[in-house]
Amino acid sequence: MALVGAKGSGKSTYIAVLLHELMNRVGAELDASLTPCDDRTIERYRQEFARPLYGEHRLLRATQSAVTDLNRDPLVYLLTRTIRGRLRTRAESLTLVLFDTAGEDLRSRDVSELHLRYLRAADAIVFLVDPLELPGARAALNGTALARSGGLDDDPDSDPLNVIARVTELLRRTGGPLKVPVAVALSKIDALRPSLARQSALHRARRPSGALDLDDREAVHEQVLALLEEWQAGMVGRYLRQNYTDFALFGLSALGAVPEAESVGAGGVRPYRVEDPLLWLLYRFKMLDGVRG
Ligand SMILES: Nc1nc2c(ncn2[C@@H]2O[C@H](COP(=O)(O)OP(=O)(O)OP(=O)(O)O)[C@@H](O)[C@H]2O)c(=O)[nH]1
Ligand SMILES: [Mg+2]
Repeated sequence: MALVGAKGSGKSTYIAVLLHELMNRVGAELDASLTPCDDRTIERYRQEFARPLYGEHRLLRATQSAVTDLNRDPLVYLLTRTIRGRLRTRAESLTLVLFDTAGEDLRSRDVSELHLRYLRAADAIVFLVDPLELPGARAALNGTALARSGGLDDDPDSDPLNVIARVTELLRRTGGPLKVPVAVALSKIDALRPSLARQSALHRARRPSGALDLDDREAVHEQVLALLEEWQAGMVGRYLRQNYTDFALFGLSALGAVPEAESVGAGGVRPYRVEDPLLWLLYRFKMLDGVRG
């Protein structure tokens, strides 16, 4: 699973929180275990992700460019689910290889060979889009969220559509839409929730059922499409439809609230729907059932 997003879009925070959720709440819901595949993964997760965010309640530092930091191995885990069928119970595993790119490494036209190899090998791609960097979404922000938005305004390379388009062109080898499943998630949705209609799918929590709720999935997808349209970013949806046979839209928040200065908000880390893209992918890979109603 490759994770792609502009600088500051929330990739590292997302990885930290997603893994934490898989080890705890979501892992229990799915009857799944998450085992690190090597010692470096254990060490890196602890040092660079878990300790600052959960231990010290500090925001993560910007990821170092692969140009200066050569020890940027991906985190590798085996996610194993026990699947109870009518006739027999079986275990299915998925290797989760999470490569935390530095936002700036995806900007240059000559994305390093390493990134390219990793992107091409991925069975799924997750794009994180920071809605606070979409000019059309600013009207919906207030207070701290507004103050934290627009940091990259002068930088066309951080435009979410540019990032998605650049990676898409790198992946394309022949004409026609790409077949790799793509999840596109609006990160930091916490900052926008006050302005979303109360009946919005992005106001309710996902019901933990150990399956993918297909009605909920469609409702969130449609809601995100509508939001992009409302923020004059409808082109993102149209671009994805033209270039990928299989894409899904998400809204999530790793932290659950707008952070204060350099630290996690007073309520701690309260993730919202961080697992949704992974649940959809597990469903796509036939490791999770889909249910209606
Ligand atoms: N409101 C809100 N802000 C968030 C959330 N997650 C991250 N942020 C903010 O976004 C900043 C950047 O997050 P990172 O996870 O470091 O972003 P990144 O994509 O890894 O950035 P680079 O490593 O520089 O490419 C954080 O310092 C927070 O201020 C979230 O769930 N909600
Ligand atoms: Mg980072």
